[in-house]
Amino acid sequence: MIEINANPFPYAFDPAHTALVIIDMQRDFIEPGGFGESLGNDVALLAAIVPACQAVLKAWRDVGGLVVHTREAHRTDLSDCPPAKRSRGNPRMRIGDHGPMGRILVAGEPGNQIVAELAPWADEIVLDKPGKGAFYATPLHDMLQESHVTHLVFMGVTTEVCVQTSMREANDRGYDCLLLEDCTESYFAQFKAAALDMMRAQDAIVGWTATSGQLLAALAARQH
Ligand code: TIU
Repeated sequence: MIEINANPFPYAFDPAHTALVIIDMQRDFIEPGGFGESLGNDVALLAAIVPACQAVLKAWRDVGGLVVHTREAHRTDLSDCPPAKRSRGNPRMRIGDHGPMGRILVAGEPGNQIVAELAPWADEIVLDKPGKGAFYATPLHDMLQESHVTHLVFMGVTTEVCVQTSMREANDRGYDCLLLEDCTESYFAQFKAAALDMMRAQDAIVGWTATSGQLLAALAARQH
């Protein structure tokens, strides 16, 4: 077992029963010309966490842990995109429209690819999800159960949308969840801060948070 002095109290996990879940680190949210920018957001904020995510991914691969990458992605015919999602608000471009990185939020398009620095390895799970949560309309829970996973370490974007939704879905399914504070980001600083507070309030009602440095130090100590 590894124990991290997490917030609001220590988080203990066995890497053999823990998956690293990387939420939606795709070009659509992190580079100009994708879904995030179409909603009016400054995407540069999100790109800043890539190096920290990269360091954790490397260390996790070194210990042989299970890795899950998710992408918010719709089928080319948009049959899995509810009209309410596509028609919401007044974005510059809608899901399925043609943008500089291909069709917005559509599977297989250049914008839908995970950023090069975090590119999945062939043996890692890559999961396309039509919703904000990673468990809605996906086989993720069954996959994790088959691998005897009980704990999830989360990274990715955005904190209060797809990360928080996924972590809440995971918590309700019985997983103990840790979110790495410096490996997640929002387009809105106050929403990130509030989401972290909400998740760990009331004795970790949704889960724990810690820094990537804490996780890296714990993993390194285990190897010696
Ligand atoms: N808009 C926003 O903050 N996020 C999303 O639409 N999707 C994810 O968080 N992945």
